[in-house]
Amino acid sequence: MKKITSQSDYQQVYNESVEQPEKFWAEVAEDFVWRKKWDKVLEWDFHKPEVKWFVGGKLNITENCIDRHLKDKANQTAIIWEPNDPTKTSLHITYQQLHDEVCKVANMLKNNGVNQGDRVCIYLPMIPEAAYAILACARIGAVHSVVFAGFSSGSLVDRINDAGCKVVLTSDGSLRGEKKIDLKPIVDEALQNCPGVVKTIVFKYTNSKISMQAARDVWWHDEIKNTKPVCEPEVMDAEDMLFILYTSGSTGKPKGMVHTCGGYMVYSTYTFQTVFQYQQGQVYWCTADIGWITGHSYIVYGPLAAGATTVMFEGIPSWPDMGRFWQVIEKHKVNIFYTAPTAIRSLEKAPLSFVHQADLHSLKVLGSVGEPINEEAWHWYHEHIGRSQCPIVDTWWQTETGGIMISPIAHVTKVKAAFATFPLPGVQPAVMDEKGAELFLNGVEGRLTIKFPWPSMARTIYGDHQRFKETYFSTFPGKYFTGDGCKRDEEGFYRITGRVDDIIIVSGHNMGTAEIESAIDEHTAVCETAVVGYPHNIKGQGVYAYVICYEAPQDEEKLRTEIREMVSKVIGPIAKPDKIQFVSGLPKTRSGKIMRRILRKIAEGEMNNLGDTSTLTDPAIVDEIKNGAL
Ligand code: 7RM
Repeated sequence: MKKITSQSDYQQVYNESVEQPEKFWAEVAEDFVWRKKWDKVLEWDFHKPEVKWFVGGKLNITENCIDRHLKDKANQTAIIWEPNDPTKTSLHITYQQLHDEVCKVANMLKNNGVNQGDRVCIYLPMIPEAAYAILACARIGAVHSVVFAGFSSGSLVDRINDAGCKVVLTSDGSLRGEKKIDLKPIVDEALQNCPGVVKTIVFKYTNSKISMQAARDVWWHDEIKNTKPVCEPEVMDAEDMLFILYTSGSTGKPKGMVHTCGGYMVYSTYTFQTVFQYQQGQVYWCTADIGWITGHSYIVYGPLAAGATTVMFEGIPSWPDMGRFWQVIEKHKVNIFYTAPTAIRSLEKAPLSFVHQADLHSLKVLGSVGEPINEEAWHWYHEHIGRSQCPIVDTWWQTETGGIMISPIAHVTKVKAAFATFPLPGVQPAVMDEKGAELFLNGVEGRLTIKFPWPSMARTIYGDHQRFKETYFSTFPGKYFTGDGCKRDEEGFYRITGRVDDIIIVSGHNMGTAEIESAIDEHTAVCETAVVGYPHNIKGQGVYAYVICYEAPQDEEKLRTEIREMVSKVIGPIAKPDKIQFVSGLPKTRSGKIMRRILRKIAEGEMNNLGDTSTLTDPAIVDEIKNGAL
């Protein structure tokens, strides 16, 4: 694989990757262990849509993430686990130990009836067992579906049933800051509505008193006791499913994005190495949760396949104090630090003394992911965390893309505050105008699409290929539509401006407004709801809900609390509305569509420039909403 060491190298490699994509990706793929080489690099048709990479190739991703490193790195740390409570000891898990633990969990799964192709739901806190579980599934060819442990039982039900999961891996509870959260009761509640689940394996972690259902529930420590630390990796087809991961849709239920073994492995590893310019021996830390794609690709698979040392942090940035991240960087001498703008914005508000108390000189590269990073946060991060010496790689990508798509290459290509800058080799963006024409020049703004396949793109939505086609390949036929708006400036730098659909990003978490609306609607007092995002200085976007009740509420504050609790129960605490305005009606067009544009403007505090309201059935409602705005 050709190393990229300068801006002009980048340009050359990029051009080659566009002129001869198959040759380019075949060269990258040569660096992995294949049990059988592919017959054909790529087959694709964006109209069907159908995409296959490394057709006929056979491999197991865990052989690439673990076994191949045992020759020379058996005793190197693969995972540094930093617990929630800083007074507890951190763990240094070597590649040999990782091998043994993953094999044991793999055998435990087999003993509990998990076969190749079965779907396994992983609902675990950020403990090493979560990484073992993911890799153990991959090792035996089972498909993992990780559900973020902050999701409620209702969200768990949808995801378990949609994927047809047979087994759930969970723990008694989790620890986050001062809070202890019992997870098992959430699983118990969910499983009342999940008839397909035959087994739950429960990791004893917090020692919470929980109940175990005979026949269905077993303890992890019992099941793992006599398992062998050896388990041959299942030989998988490059296009076999590796995992399903759910992401919010702008309408309807969450979409189970399907990723496959070969292409995902090649792309997550290649982008990890390229973007962060990881050097052997360095310590890399991505602060995401394993329940999101960032955790899958850039805590587990990418770093491990690259033979890196990856930090897994159980805690939160604000506990015991706002210096926790900086203390962890000092403690483990972190060289590469990858986090989200929402975290940066909240830490920026804390006294700088928290930053100054820690020695951050080990840092070489900083990363950002999850939402557009505003210039102010970018500069603060650059100056105070990176001592004005570390490049910031602002990495744009999605659950659907599987890996980073547009980003600077650390120490190699140029950075520009608040710009994701340039597409990585192999990525071919196209900016489209609203009529569907490609904008070829620089200095343009439009919708971001990708016009050529890349190895880790999602292959389908689990169980709903039609929806996959409609969501991503119909707006601009023949192109993958990202749902994001973007600018390409005069010099060709890309800046992602945010979602153009009804998805909002709160503290880096994607949420469909429709999902939140239907959760609010579950409250018996509520008749109808419209949810929009509004700018929030810490979370990026906040949730603003307009709620119509059957009867004017007696006690508005009480009802607000109940609605927040309802959302927390149905989706999870992250989706709780920040603002709830009670209204008597919503601005609707004659065809019954809510004019969200107006609601968005009001939520943003822009009262005077609401545009054309003449198509509304009841224009007077707009004044009422404006007057009551929060
Ligand atoms: C990795 C991840 C995807 C959406 C995406 C964008 C937004 C992510 C950036 C960004 C601007 C970035 N997957 N997004 N990264 N916007 N600059 N560097 O976040 O599926 O959860 O979200 O996030 O809108 O479409 S995700």
